[in-house]
Amino acid sequence: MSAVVISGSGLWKPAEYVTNEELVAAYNAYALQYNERHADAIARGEVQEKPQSSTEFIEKASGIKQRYTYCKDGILDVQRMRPNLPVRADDELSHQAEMAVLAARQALQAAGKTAADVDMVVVSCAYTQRAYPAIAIEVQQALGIEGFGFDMLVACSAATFALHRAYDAVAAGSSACVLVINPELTTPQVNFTDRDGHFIFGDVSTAVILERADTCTSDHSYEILSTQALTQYSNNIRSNFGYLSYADDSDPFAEDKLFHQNGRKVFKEVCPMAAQHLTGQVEKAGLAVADVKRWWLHQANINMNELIARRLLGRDPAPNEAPIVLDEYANTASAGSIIAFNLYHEDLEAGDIGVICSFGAGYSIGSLVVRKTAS
Ligand code: CO8
Repeated sequence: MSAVVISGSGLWKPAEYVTNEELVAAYNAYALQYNERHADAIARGEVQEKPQSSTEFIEKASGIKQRYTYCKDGILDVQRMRPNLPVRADDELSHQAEMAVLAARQALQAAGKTAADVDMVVVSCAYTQRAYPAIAIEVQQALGIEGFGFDMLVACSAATFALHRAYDAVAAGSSACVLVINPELTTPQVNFTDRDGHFIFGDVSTAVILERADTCTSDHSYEILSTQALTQYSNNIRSNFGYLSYADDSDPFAEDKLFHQNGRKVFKEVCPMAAQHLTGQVEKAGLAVADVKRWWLHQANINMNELIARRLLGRDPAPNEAPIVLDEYANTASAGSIIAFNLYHEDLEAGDIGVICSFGAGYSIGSLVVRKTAS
């Protein structure tokens, strides 16, 4: 069996972004208006007053300074507090497919591949904008790829879990070259009227090409040494959005249908799980933590990443040993570790070991140990 390599990646970010200052100003104005509108009910104890948000809290608690937005229009509008996305006709490229295609083209170019080389397309992310036809099949057609495509939803672990499936397909010989794309259009699921969560997410799209080592011509490729996944059921990160709302007469846009979480619990429970998983994963590959040159970790929260890195290494990570992209990108669901990989891999030398790892809703953790190959 030929080795399986990651031979290219792509990162597309929207032109528009929202700073913490803009976000907090809009939320605080909304909260004041809401409290005025509900003053009597708040006084009677029937409605909870909306507290003010703060840029200082957001940056300290999360490391986030801004987030890219596929559609900024509407998010800062106190009368709307959600993106104002235009509907596209069925015969137009959908929003999410457009994001996917833009990242996919970059990944193909980085890998030195064309659409004709790819035989499997996986679109994997936290949400797809519709149930069917699959976004992956739409992307397949837009790029002119033969073969097959399908969608996967695994929240923040969607990218790593899809890379696992791609690795399995190439290793088994059922596919020769796989395109994995993560068009994370998260902002339509953010409750911008909730101060606990209004700052967390941003939109971005990432893509990765996997192929057999013997077909790879890329200058920067990474042999996949091992893959490992873990899931453990938890209600601490949840979105109840789904097609049953039509039948159960619930409000399809109610707060529980949007992203919500018990962030404190997530922090406490996921950090030790992730550190333990990563140590085991590296050992499974016959290596020690000290052998790993770069950790491309999921990007949910800077304090989480620093704690996991310290638990793993027994010290603070050196600059760029576990790169952080949260300040610019915020939490981009499954794309976070792939953004870190895309931006921080070319300086590695042949033989250097790296680990890509996601953790998030489910709970789910997915990781890949990779070794840079000689070009
Ligand atoms: N401004 C000011 N104060 C605030 C704000 C704010 N914006 N938000 C909360 N506070 C207050 C709280 O109300 C609380 O006040 P009090 O002490 O009076 O109760 C105080 O600040 C401290 O709050 P927390 O304890 O909640 O603060 P933390 O330090 O824990 O930080 C975080 C909150 C940042 C949420 C942190 O807990 C965290 O990051 N946890 C990990 C969460 C995580 O990683 N979740 C993963 C989610 S992503 C995922 O899995 C994929 C989902 C799919 C994508 C969805 C797309 C939409």
